[in-house]
Amino acid sequence: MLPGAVPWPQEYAARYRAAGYWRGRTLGTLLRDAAAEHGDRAAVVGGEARWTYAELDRRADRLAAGLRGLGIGDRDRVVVQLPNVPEFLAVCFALFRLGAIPVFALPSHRAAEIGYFLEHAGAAAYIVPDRHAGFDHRALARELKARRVIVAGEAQEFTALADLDADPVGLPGPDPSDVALMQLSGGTTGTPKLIPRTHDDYLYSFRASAEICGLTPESVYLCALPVAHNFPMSSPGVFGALAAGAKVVMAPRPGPDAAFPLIEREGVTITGLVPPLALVWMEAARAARHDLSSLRVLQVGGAKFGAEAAARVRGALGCAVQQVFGMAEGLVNYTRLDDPEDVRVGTQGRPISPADEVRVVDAADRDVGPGETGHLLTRGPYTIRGYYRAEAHNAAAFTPDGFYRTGDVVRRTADGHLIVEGRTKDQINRGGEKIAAEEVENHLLAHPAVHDAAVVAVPDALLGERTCAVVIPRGAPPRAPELKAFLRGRGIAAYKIPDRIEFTERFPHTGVGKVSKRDLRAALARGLARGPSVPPPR
Ligand code: OOB
Repeated sequence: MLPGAVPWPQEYAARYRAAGYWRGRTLGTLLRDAAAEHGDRAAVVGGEARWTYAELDRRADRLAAGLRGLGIGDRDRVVVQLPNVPEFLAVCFALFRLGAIPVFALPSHRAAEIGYFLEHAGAAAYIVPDRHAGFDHRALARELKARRVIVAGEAQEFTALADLDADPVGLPGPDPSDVALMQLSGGTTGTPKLIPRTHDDYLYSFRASAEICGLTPESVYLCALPVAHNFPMSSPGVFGALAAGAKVVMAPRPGPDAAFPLIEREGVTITGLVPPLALVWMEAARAARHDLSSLRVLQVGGAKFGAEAAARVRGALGCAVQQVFGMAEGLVNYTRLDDPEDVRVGTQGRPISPADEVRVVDAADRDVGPGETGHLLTRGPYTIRGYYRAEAHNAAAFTPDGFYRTGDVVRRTADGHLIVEGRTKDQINRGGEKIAAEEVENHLLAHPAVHDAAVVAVPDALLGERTCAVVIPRGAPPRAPELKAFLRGRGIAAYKIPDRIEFTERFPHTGVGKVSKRDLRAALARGLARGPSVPPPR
């Protein structure tokens, strides 16, 4: 196992192997097998590219040889920040075959996040697009002085991905029980956590997901959300689609303008969205000029999808809704396509695996009764036992017997379906995008006119939640736009910039003297109803 990653205890690993969940295969061989079986069929479509399984397989081999020529090899971490392009898949499989470990950043991440990933992962290389959504990623690579920058597109002084093309070489391939990739945690602390997923566990999670979602070689999966996120990557996502011999269609943007024409042209059968996007799609479908009749399943997850909205999916888009409640740390729950309507609409589903252990507990870790609300703890064949290089944090984030504390508050129905009721983690879920309050607070505290800061969620009709930063100024309050500009200048992703900034003289406190975010949220809600509770900044 990669040093810094936490393995499953021997007895659990043996059990998961004996049950056939872990099959001793690697992600690199998955594509090899799929190419042997479906060689001439389309594997991925995106932009002008349309690659068969054989073509994707060949490209991955040639790219692996090219990367090896650069000195990238077994267990090297590589920060991959690519948008939804076919090259993303070639890069992934090339790295998997080398035993190198992609660390998946989102296209929206900026200097603060990427700098941290490069440093914390000890990255050997950084793979970026030239420009994406108006942003020059080469300039960011330059600013960060990243080692070995590889650019998909116009490389300037860096190495072009297209030039990393060499005759395939024999590679020993990694151990299936070793780390295959790293996902990012939504985060609850000042620094994001890296989630090491092994070949064995990740393969199992998306193979089983593909089965639950009924994927076949006839299926067409539209990747609308950023492919680097765990949901479109593996629930069942692009990897599950490839494991099933299906076709992956890469959408450059998730909105109806980009997605609807692709659904019609490619005959898309299934896609996954976050709730706000699902609402936008449903609205746009009323006036759609495109034929969406190929769509069979709309998965919705990443944040709670309300029952009222879920019930409207069939009428609006002519397909079934599937709720997905998952986390990059592992556990994924799905409503099954043959579940009764009340389950599909009113719950967030049940776990993938019979081996997923789910506990709903009170504040003292005692199991609550059936139907009662409590904290969700989980352990299983694809849920990590620890974050990468985070010993102190792991001691709090996992129970001594290895259950992951999800930070989610849930209720379990008599037949085992989970309903998400809230959360205890100090995180804002902004339409599926996760923001660790402490991370933004730390950036705010760096401003000379900020004495203290607390970042909380405020309800929002479209996004579910938005962020509000409440600031105790030092002297005259700074102007909100100036604080936002300051945060941007710190190099944090745009989605983490608070939507709203309020000023106050003191925070409500809990009995033990910590800032009471619950009271703060309540105060903001009262303030919202009555107008601003504190004078606006001068
Ligand atoms: C997915 O993964 P992450 O790591 O970005 O975020 C996980 C957290 C969960 O702990 C929960 O707080 C929230 O996102 N969440 C939901 C939800 N799905 C995720 N809350 C309520 N209802 C849902 N359906 O978000 C993710 C990973 C794989 C598949 C789907 C989503």
